[in-house]
Amino acid sequence: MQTLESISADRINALFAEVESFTDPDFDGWTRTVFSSPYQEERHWMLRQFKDSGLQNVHVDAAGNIVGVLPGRNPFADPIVLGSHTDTVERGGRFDGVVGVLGALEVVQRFRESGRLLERPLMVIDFFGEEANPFGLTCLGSRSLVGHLAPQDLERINPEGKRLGDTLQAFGMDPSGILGMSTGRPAKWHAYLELHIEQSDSLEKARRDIGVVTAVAGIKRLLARYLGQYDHAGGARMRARKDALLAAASSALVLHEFACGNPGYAVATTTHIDSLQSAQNVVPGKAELRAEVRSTDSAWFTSVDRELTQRVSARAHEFGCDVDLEWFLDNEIVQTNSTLQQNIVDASQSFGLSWMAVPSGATHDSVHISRIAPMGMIFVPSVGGRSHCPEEMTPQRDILNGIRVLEESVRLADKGPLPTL
Ligand code: HGY
Ligand code: MN
Ligand code: MN
Repeated sequence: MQTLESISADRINALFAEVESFTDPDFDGWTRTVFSSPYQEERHWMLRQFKDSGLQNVHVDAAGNIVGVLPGRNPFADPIVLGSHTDTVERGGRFDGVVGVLGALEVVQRFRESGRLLERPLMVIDFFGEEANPFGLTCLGSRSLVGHLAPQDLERINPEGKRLGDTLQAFGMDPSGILGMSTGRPAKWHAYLELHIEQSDSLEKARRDIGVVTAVAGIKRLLARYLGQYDHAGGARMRARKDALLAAASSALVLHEFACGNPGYAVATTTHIDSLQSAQNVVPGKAELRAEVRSTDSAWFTSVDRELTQRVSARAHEFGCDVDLEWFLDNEIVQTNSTLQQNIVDASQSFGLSWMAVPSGATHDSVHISRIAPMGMIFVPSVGGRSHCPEEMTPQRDILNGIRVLEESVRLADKGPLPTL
């Protein structure tokens, strides 16, 4: 006799096996980057899954999000919304985002099959383009949905010189629609819950089943441009050089050491250093560095750009170079809703699952959604804390734990009032 758990396990297994087939074969791991054909094909498949799961009014909204609704007893009540994303980074994993979307569909199925009707509509969203992309703008669909996308964002140019607005159009979307979504009256939701893998190692190290997310880290991104002096690589005296690439390399160490020195949660990652030249016999006179810093420590996060600008500039001057630093705020630090946190704790305990409070170093669509609804996040463990790589792994048992906690957290949120933002 099949139990509800074994039915869920079989269904989730089958769906994961199918979604994994949508990837760019030129890369190891899983690659379904925004605007790619594997992502486009996966979205057509996901639309069918939304319909097959019994959701109604399944559609792609103007911001490219895939949306469906399970009606509740009161069609006029503000909905409870579950969501995540199914695009990946290049050479990414199988679980980042996918656990939240497939988990939400499974919760819908479990409510339908058990005949337990909620008071409120239950909405599921697969958000468009959550991952960082060459236009430097994450969370395209959720950002637009809450009014965080501005007309000038469509003018962003990627390294190949293409405009974001044109790229959206080429992907089959209407740029004015995505903007319209952004300028229209934001939706009003009762609560938003997202199930996600932890993408770090706190749960595994503490041997806990469930992470109750307390806050999502803020992100600031940096583009630093260095000016030194072009010289002959053979003739220029070492001490007389103004090597822009060396200055950029020293900045990577400054960023690393500054983040390591913070007692709270803070990280810094230099992702690109480029001499902008092809010659191999010329001392680089120019260089560019791209990096990002993240923290849930508001004092550190507020001052980090000023602090690092001073330290990076001082170090670059030691190499005789000037540097111009341009900082971009990707998202502020966002706290989760305390009542939803408590619901997740109560749900975990009701199943005898261990839990702990954890910050999220990764950003999520939930950061933007927190602008229009009380937001909660449920983490399940990442093996070795690894993510954004082919080794990303979360055992099925943990995914099913997360789904049960998500389902129960929805039921608890449906019953009670929630404090406003
Ligand atoms: O960058 C992030 O933290 C997320 O995975 N997009
Ligand atoms: Mn994610
Ligand atoms: Mn990710």
